Amino acid sequence: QEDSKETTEHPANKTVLCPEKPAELVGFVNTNLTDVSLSTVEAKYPAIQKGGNYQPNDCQAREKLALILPCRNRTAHLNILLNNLLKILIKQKLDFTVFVIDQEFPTTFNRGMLFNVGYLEALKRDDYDCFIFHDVDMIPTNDFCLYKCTHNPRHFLSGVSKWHYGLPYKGYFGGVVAFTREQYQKINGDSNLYFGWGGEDDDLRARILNKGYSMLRYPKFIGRYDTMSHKRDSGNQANPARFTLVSKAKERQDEEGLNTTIYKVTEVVEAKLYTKIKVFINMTQ
Ligand code: UDH
Ligand code: NGS
Repeated sequence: QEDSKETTEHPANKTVLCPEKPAELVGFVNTNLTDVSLSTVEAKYPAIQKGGNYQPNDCQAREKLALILPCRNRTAHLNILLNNLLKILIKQKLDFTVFVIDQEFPTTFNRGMLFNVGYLEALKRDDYDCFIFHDVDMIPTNDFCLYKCTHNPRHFLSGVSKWHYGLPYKGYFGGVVAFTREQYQKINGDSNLYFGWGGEDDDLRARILNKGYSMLRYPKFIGRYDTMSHKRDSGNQANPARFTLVSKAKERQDEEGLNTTIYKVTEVVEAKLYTKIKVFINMTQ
């Protein structure tokens, strides 16, 4: 309360640290899951700079956030996510950049590796403190769900509409996760070996626990997400090797991950609301 009073009394004062929980936040917000064009969303956010970069103008944000969105052939979901999420990030007075990480066909989709690519490419561009890896079909319903990093990695989903606002199992670590730079570095990022659907999120959780971190979650009403139903994507068939890979996650951790991520950037687009980085990944690595 004190913090937010200060920032409204000195609107141009960038030396004032932004409040942890700005007074503008209300709790539950209505989600809008209907299709929307990118130009409609762009028109709503003139304050976001080219490449998807935003800083609050009345206070100094507490950290620099890279929002990493793995996205191949899911533009409709990406636009819905931006339409819902950007206003929350702005209300939370965050300094953020949105990175969309796209993967060239024909290689089978590799979500974990796209996290690593997003992390490495973001750090080539600026000194980010916090990395939030975010599926394009997970829509927050509560603006108290703060998009920030903390002393342990955080799983943002406490309940999702498709599971009647519960989770599929206690240790589920998919959907939306946050790491500080130090945390992601220490766990050697995500595994690059999961081509196709399933298991990479379980591997990531094994990595954090193995390095002595625990998994944080917000209370159920805060980490409440809506999601859009969809068919399995082409190029992302269930990976039959996933169970064997997950069972060896800890043993592989230091030899394979962020330190072995090999990819080729094929396109960079600085759009109004995000920096899109398209990569080619070789499946034989
Ligand atoms: N993603 C893409 N493109 C793909 C696959 C995945 O962009 O081709 C990204 C996207 O950000 C997505 C995330 O990876 O939100 C997770 O992938 P997913 O949504 O396919 O995973 P989920 O477990 O669905 O939600 C699996 C398909 C289940 C179909 C069952 C039909 N009821
Ligand atoms: C587990 C998968 C996870 C997946 C979770 C939820 O079984 O990768 O289901 O899937 N683990 C393995 O396959 C080893 S969902 O219901 O969203 O399709 O995230």
